[in-house]
Amino acid sequence: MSEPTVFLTNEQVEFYHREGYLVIDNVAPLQEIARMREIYDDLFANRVGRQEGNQFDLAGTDDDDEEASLPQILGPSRYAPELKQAQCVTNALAIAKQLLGAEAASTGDHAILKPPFHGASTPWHQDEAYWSPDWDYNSFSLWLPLQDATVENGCLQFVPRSHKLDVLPHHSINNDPRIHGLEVDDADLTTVVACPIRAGSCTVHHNRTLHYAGPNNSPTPRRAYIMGFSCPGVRRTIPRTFPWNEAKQTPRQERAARAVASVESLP
Ligand SMILES: O=C(O)CCC(=O)C(=O)O
Repeated sequence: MSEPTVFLTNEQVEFYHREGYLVIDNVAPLQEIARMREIYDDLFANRVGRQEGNQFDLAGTDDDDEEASLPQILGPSRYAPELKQAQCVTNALAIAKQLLGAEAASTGDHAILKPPFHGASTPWHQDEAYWSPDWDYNSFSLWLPLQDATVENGCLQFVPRSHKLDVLPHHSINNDPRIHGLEVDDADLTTVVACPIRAGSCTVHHNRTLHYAGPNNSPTPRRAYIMGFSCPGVRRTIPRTFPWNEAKQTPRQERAARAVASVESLP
């Protein structure tokens, strides 16, 4: 593994803990971004992971004959292991150890594509709302666009300090439990900060930070490669429930269950 080339200043570490997000420059060399873009486009074009439920439409009902408005791949590096060798992966882990502590480790990667003029918005949400309610988390997502990210093409936007909130009530997009994506029911958006960044830079956000990305109104795809990092979770003593997840019934879950069943039926 290569050596990290990024070291956060104390001001950056303090900013993350105070505001719940952070912009970091020069995380990936531009040549590496160009190569990652090729890999990324191949993964989406070949619909890798579709049968196992790992490629789906985050913002739609995921019908086979409809073009996805917000295609997502869970775990793209298992289909393209070359991604794991990237300098930005080494840098991301070093950033995680600085922000979360020495025990921080990768929790996986995913990819969200906003097709030109067609990519839907990613609604306001907190990442923790997708997860098990049984644990307390100390984690973040590192969001790396594979081209410049602008307000026009769907850069990330954050509500500063919202990581200090509890997990707020969420619902499936359009209140349709067949849709994977979640949206917060209600949130104070008066202090929103949009974070346009250049290719090679990234943003980082805490698992409770409210965030959003607008639709892609540009003529080129908006590609984001996202890496998760966490310290070990702590089992909660005070129970809570996330009813929005209990109600889910997505085609993605059905494909995943069928894929598991077909492996289990092998002799
Ligand atoms: O890329 C996007 O549109 C949204 C990304 C996101 O929600 C995340 O990284 O947690």
